[in-house]
Amino acid sequence: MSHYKSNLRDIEFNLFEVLARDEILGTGPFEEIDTATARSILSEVDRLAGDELAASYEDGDRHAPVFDPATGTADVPASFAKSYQAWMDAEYWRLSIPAALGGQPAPSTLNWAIGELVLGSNAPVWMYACGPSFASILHRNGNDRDKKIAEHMIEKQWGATMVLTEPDAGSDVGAGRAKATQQSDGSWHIEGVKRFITSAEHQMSENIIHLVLARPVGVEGKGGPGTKGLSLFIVPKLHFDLETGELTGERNGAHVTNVEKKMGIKVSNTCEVTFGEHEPAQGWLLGEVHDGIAQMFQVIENARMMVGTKAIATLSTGYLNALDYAKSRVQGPDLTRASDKTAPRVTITHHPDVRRSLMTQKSFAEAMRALVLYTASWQDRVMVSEHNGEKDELAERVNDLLLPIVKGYGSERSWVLLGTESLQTFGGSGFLQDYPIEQYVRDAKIDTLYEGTTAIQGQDLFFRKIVKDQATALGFLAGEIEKFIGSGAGNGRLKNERELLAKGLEDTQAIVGHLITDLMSADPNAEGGSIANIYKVGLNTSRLLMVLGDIVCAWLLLRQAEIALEKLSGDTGKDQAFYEGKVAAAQFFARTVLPKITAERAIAEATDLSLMELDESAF
Ligand code: ST9
Ligand code: FAD
Repeated sequence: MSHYKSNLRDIEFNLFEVLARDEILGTGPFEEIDTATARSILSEVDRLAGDELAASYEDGDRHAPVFDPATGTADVPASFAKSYQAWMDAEYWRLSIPAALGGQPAPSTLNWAIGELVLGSNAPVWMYACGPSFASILHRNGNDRDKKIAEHMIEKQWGATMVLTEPDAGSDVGAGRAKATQQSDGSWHIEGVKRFITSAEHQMSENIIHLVLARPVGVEGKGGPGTKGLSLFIVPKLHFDLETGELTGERNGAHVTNVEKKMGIKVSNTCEVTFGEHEPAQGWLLGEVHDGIAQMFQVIENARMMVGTKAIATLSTGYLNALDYAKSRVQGPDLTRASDKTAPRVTITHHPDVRRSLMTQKSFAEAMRALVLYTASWQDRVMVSEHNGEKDELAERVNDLLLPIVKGYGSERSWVLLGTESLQTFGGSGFLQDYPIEQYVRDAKIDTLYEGTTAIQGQDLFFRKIVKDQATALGFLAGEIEKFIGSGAGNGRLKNERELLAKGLEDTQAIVGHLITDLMSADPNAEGGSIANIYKVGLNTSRLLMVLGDIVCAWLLLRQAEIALEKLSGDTGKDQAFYEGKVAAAQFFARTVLPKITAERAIAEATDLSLMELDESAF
């Protein structure tokens, strides 16, 4: 039986009943994919995810690849290679690459809906399968040579990696020391050691293309300190003929020198890669322009969306597994008959605390699915405008604002709830390997770490996506929420929740305002200003990330409840329970999550410098 329990009904509700994706499907850049096609793709990917992809989820954990230092290899188990091949053969990855590269572009909403299904059933399949998406980065940024390499990558289904991190450069990518020296033939030699590189070694593709950030040396005006001095290089594992893509049989000097032993996602190889130790590691400057960090952020933006979606997908299947267990586990009497020792024993779904836990899981899983797909709907807008030769600046800004929330908030909430609620529902059995839940918890922890830790997401949100953006996107989003609050949404049934949302929004805006005041007071040139006040901001950026996530999620769930209530006023047939569940989840979330924002505001407003003034020895 498959470990993976998907929620296709809710995915389709988001896509077609809330986001009205049928309005863009079959038109403009998505002409080839109409609504019926999209629905059949979803249903086929759902089947594939629950079947061939999920099949190796456990085996990939129990028989993790082992690094062989003699050969520099770390083969994934055959079961996992089979899942990977099933995904590659199904060719749905073509939906996220441009037509010029043999793709069939689909809306981002459809791609992330598919992404949820794959990432929830066996996330490393998606990660190893990213070669074609990396090729599209080469195609978008590259010259004719790079475009050719992109074509080889697609045609030969080569793997690919993103190579930023070094032992002393994790969050601080700009501290990277790997260097690149230009050769007389125009290529570059890379030297240095990179750490924690995902998918840098495996046997599933004949070649792997590394996208490496390194600092050019000896080029005037380039290679300075920090991220802006980094350039992006295309470095293959094996040499190939640039024209034909045929392997020459020679090894490039990019060697995996270790594979980490990890807490989770064990089948996803996390590699140390040493460049140019015994022989040169030859590479090419992407697009022949030194614009490395900006180019790499095109990959990072996609990867951050991927990590948030992975986390949320795991919470959703964790919840549905917990729900199944709770429906059949009999333990204890109903609370109303607690003193009657002869009372019949009931399934644990009868216990108020289990209901609280299940509804917490359901409401967060559905809220964050809504968050992913709402964010993707802004990416759809960007795609449509690009297709029309226009630039939709608002859509780009709103997408940028939402990305750290998808990644940072999505991963934090999912990882915590998987442990405190989903696993907890199983009692002691949750701790056993008899159920997938302990693996979910281990596999989801990474999501708060890689692609920028939660602290980094909080800082990105405040400094870049709010302050640098002059709160344009935030103001727009707040306006949307205010419109909802002011409407008669829910026909009176959501009145209380709209009031809770209004109070939550007011408190959220007060926190943002407070942080901006602290930021301004950190200007030493301002009257009474002191640079130390920047610490007060830093003490609250993660808090703001979580609060903003809560308010956006509450709003998205209440929008869904409004739609569900409309449906419930007619004949809903077999969907009755689904729509009732939507209303219940939104009301529960609003009533149990939103009031906490008031406390977060009080904490933010009471922040002083005592923590920063405390001597380290007192910790
Ligand atoms: C990792 C991989 O962890 C884990 C999973 C791998 C799975 C692989 C497979 C999946 C990949 C799928 C990809 C498919 C390909 C995509 C296809 C798409 C069609 N947004 O603030 P500044 C830029 S990998 C955009 O001064 P610092 C911007 O250019 C390791 N751009 O930063 C900016 O210049 P400007 C992940 C941004 O103080 C410049 O950077 N590691 C953004 O120099 C400098 O900005 C991390 O994520 C942004 N949000 O450096 C590192 N932010 O301002 C985390 C910056 O002029 N650390 N730029 O525009 C950070 O993010 C740091 O904040 C820092 C700080 C490094 C940016
Ligand atoms: P550090 O940066 O040392 O952070 C340690 C702690 O300090 C964290 O809690 C962090 O939030 C906090 N911190 C650090 N700086 C600040 C700051 N300025 N303000 C506030 N708090 C701060 N990298 C790649 O390049 N490619 C990959 O494919 C890749 N895959 C990975 C796969 C796995 C399984 C793992 C574990 C990592 C992977 N990474 C990859 C690296 C990953 O992106 C980094 O681990 C991550 O960015 C954090 O860097 P670090 O581990 O050095 O932690």
